[in-house]
Amino acid sequence: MEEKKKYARTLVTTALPYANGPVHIGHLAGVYVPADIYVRYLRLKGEDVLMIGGSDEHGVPITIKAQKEGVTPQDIVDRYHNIIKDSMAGLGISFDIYGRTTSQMHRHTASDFFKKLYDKGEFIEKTSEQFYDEEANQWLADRYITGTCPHCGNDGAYGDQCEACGTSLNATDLINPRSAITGNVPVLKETKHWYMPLDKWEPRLRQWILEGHKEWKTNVYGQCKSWLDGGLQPRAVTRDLNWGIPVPIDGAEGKVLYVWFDAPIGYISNTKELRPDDWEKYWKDSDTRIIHFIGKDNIVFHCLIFPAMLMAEGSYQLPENVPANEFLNLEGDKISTSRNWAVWLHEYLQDFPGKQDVLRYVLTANAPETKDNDFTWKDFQDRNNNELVAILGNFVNRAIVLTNKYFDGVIPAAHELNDYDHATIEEFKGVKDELGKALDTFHFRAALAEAMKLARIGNKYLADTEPWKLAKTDMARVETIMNVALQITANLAIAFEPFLPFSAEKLRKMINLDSADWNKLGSIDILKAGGRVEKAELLFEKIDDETIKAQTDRLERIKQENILKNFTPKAVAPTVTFDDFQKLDIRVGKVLECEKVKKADKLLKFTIDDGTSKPRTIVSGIAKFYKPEDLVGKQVCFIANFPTRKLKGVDSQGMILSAEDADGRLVVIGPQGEVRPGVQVG
Ligand code: B3M
Ligand code: ZN
Repeated sequence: MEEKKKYARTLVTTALPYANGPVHIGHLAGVYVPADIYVRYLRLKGEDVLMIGGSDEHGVPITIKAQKEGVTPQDIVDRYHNIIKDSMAGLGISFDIYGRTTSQMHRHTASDFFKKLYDKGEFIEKTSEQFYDEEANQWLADRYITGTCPHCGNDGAYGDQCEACGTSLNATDLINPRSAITGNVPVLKETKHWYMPLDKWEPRLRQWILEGHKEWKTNVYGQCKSWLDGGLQPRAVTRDLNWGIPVPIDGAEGKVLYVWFDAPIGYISNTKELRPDDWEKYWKDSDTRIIHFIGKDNIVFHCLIFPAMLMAEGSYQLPENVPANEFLNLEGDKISTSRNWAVWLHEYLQDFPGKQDVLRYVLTANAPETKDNDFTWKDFQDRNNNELVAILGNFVNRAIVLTNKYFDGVIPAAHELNDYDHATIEEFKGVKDELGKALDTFHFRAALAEAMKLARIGNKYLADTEPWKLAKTDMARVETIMNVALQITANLAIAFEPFLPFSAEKLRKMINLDSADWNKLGSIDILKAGGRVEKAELLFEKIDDETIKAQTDRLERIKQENILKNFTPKAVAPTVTFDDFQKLDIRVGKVLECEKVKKADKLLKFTIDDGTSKPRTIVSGIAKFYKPEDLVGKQVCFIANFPTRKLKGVDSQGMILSAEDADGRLVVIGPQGEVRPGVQVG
């Protein structure tokens, strides 16, 4: 095997979430939880590591949100930066700094970076035609233009993408383009921009990734390869926008840096902010290892564009690895901020106080490491109840309760170990290597399973040795068993610290273990005989069905709201003549009686005064939407000249008119004022 390069320090960066909304479980599973596990692991090993995060506060998503709410972009980023920062801290994501791209430090750093590339002649200048809204006096970013998709005919396609058919578009491809600001037809105007000639860097990028980093995750390597094989084109790194970092050269008034140019530089400026005196060694020394944690939609920016920027600048190290994850879905559907289809972190923390580790556990156990995965509340409940409570929590609780019961909380000494003890210890001796190997290679699910294996070993050990049965006859043996069980408990406190930091800390306190030392993992000599354990406290509690139902009900409500919000009327049916219309005899009737039809949960039977001496019976499929008694006395419209049909044994003489709402709800149609029963509608 190739010998591993030794690094003096590690710089971990995590994608900077746009400060136009809170973060959700997709962000967490994809980026922040794995990054935090990794960083905590390195810290446990005593390594020099920095975890850099922050908000991405520029770009069109922010200005659109501000415009929608009628506030300034600054208001938006101030609001969400704080929500995101607090909620991440609430989940124990242990950033060394959580900065923001509206800081002065960032503004200067990004501006200087651009200027340096400009001075070195690394950009090409190009003039092109872009849409402009003459009434709003504003250039239109792609997202500000809507129109008809040339591929599928969707009327609401955006200038960069049609969300109906998924095709990426150029704004100029749209049929009937409109400004999203005024609704006006935009005009094409010439504008100058600066481009990174990515084609120039293609050979080096190819060499660096395709030859030099075959060890990258296959999803990442594969995406890079397909971009590189497709050929890289120059990319504009400036925009006509009034929100962002001004382009720092003459003749660029009103233009700002493209958000994807400034955002990755945010990693650098946040490092500077954190370590003003020695930040450079984290970015420029060749014995630093830089790791970018991101989601799969950010791969091209972190593996190709940002590295090309760094190559052009010349003094920075390239990332050593970019362990990008796939996406996490929610209950079978893609997570979506605009559709509110998400579990928001700040809401989770409110709804599940003290249960940070449960979410961390579930998101890691089910992490979308190699393919998209699904988060379901049922799985959340099952993993909590059947794994955290039943395995980890149960073992720890038993070990500590029994120590209190038999030894008054004093850790007993181990005497002679028998074969079974040896076999058990043998089983978990390798945990440090296995866990380390998995974490070193970003296999967080496997690593968590390895840590969980340790808890299973402990559980089995107590179940098999049954110290509670020996307590009357062989106390010396009980002492040995409980010593081994407590050593396993101490191992768990170390092994789970990166994954479940809140519970690991609680556990350390219970067994009076001052600090978690990775090097002791696998040892059965962590706790000294004669030391004490505290009273047992539950690490995890069962989550009941009601709690889960409250969450699934919320999602169900959101689904219904979305259906209503996204309603578009059906295409109008082919034209009819007045004669066609007149063939239908629509009348008004008054409901005399209304009752459920037996053995038919959808049907209501109406007795209607239709103006004749003989009441008319009509059966209608609206039982799910009305209580029969609420309709008595109401006037309704019905078709009088339908042939009589038998429905569930009842002769139905006509049809009651109703409108079907977007969610399938039926609403009965009647006149707005009282009329004589039997009059015609026309
Ligand atoms: N803000 C996109 C995103 O949130 C972008 C990431 C920037 S990382 C430098 O997915
Ligand atoms: Zn389309």
